[in-house]
Amino acid sequence: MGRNYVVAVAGNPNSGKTSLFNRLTGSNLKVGNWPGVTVEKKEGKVVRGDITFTFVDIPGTYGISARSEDERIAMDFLTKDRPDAVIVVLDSANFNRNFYLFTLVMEMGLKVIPVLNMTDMAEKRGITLHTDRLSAVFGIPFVKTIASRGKGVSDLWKVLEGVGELEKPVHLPAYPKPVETAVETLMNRFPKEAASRFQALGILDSGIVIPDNDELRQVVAGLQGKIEEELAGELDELIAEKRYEFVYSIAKECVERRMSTEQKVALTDRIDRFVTNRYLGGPLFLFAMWLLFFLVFTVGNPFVAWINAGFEALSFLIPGTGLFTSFVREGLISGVGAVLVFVPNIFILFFLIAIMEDSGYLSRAAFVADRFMHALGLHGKSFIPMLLGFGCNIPAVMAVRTLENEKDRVLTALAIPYMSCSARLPVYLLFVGIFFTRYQSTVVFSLYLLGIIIAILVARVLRKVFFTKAVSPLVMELPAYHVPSLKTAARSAGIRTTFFIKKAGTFIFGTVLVIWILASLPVGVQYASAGSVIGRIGSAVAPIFHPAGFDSWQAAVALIFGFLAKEVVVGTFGVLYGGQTALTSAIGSQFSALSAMSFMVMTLVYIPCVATIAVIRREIGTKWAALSVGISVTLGYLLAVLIFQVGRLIGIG
Ligand code: BGO
Repeated sequence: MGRNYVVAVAGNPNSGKTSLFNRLTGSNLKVGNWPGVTVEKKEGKVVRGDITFTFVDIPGTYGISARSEDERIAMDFLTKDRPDAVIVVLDSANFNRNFYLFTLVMEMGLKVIPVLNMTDMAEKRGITLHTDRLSAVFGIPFVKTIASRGKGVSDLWKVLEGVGELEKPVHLPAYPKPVETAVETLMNRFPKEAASRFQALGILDSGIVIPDNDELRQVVAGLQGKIEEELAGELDELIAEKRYEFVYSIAKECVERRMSTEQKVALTDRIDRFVTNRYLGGPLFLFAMWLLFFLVFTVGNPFVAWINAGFEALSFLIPGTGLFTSFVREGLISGVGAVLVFVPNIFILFFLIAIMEDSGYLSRAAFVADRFMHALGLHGKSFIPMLLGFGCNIPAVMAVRTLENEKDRVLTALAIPYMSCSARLPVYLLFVGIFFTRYQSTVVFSLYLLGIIIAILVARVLRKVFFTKAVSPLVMELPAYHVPSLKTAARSAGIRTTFFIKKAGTFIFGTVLVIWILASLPVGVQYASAGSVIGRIGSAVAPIFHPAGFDSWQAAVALIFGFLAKEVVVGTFGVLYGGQTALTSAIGSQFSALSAMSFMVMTLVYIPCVATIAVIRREIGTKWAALSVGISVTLGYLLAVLIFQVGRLIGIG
């Protein structure tokens, strides 16, 4: 025995309903009018195996109520004729608006076959609908189609052929208690008029004209009065609102919106018009850098204060005067602790650099820099390894391998050591925290900027001396911007910070230990006094730095050991002066704001660390590595002297 199913095809106008209807019915069409009106009614019969399907095209509508003719036709057919199933054609690119109609049909208590049409358009707009999630939520299959091309129609047929066994959707909007109670009352007492939740709700909110039934009218009036008493506002608005909330909650769970490639490119172009603008690009880059340091301080400093307090407390916990106590207190806590307190700032710096890199901004910075660099005879591409140098000079020097020609590689490798790596940061942080409390971020920002300027000038001069050929212009493909992943940035910052901590715990610790031993010898000498071995070494070198404004033997020792790694500069002060409070007051009395500045510039400019020099040697050769050391030490010293002397001349010192 053959089976007959009447299947209505409903959907919003322009959802592709006609296209799908035509795909299903082919040429088996019967065109007439809906009863009593001149609105066209299309029907198509299709026989598949032993099943005869009668597809009925319902007028395209956004809602279903008695308020417009098309909607009334749709409502009458669906609620009175009650087809065996309803295909609801949904425009996937406009999910929310289309899903509202789907919700109404579900509330009619009919079998529903949702068809997600226009999936090609949705994809282009970066919208993905997760059919698996939708199916799981509603307990019914969802079919994806591109009706205009007939794609997915065979999948739809598979669902249609099983329509007899198809379940009704299990998930429907919920309403406030008084409304639910009223719906239940109507459906129980008037099963003919209120045959579904949709009809009961329609009768309550006047979306459906109340049928000719006095008893029903009275009951409805009573229920409406009760609802009005308990809930504020118009009932039809409240019901519509709940339906939309339902749609939004589904969309939130099952619809993913990404920016499409076209949108991304358009947005990227728009942003780039500002970011790489000839006049705005430079200032914007400087502002971004300033903001970076502003955040490094404002977010990081409270944490630094906590860690500081922790180390101080730890120091107090270790009583006594023995050798071991001295080692733990002066060497370990004061020395290594002086470096470790800045971990929060370092983490934030790495995190923000990762964000800038991930968002695509760092490549713009190189692009903007190219114009400027080009004027100086350098390649803009060199700027990327240089910016990497902000993190650590070692991988930055390694990155010069990506540059095509020998000249760019050499010049960039020689420029990188002037970029302020994270190891210099603790030195700046220590000094600005004492002498420039009100302008911390501006001073540190200026030092970073000074580093860039020196790097470029050094490369410029070296190019003049060693290389004369013209530079090729920068041809760079700028990646599209994208929202940076906080997780990735945090992970990258975490890895780099861990490296910093490990270095403090191993290499820096080792160096600090040597300094502590030298400060404790010869036996019987007062710890860290001028008479100790380290005191004598420092005192011998210190006069050299007199013209630069810092001639304490401790500063000389810090700079000597700073050759090994820049964190050691702070570590040395920590070991020699003691815990944070003693350290702060000693630095405060031995330096002035001006000599602090010349000391920071010296620290910035003279060689970053032995490891960087070793990598320079490996990448570009011994001759260049030796030149790098020579230039940086001389330049650092001369600049420090210049700053101090000029400062004194103009009366700052
Ligand atoms: C024109 N994807 C795409 N990209 N387009 C579709 C899809 C799909 O999945 N499905 C349908 N369309 P109707 P209603 C048209 O007619 O079925 C297109 O109102 C044009 N016509 O081809 O009419 C479909 O019945 C000239 O497009 O929708 C149609 O629900 C240029 O969506 C339109 C471009 O489909 C509406 C398109 C002369």
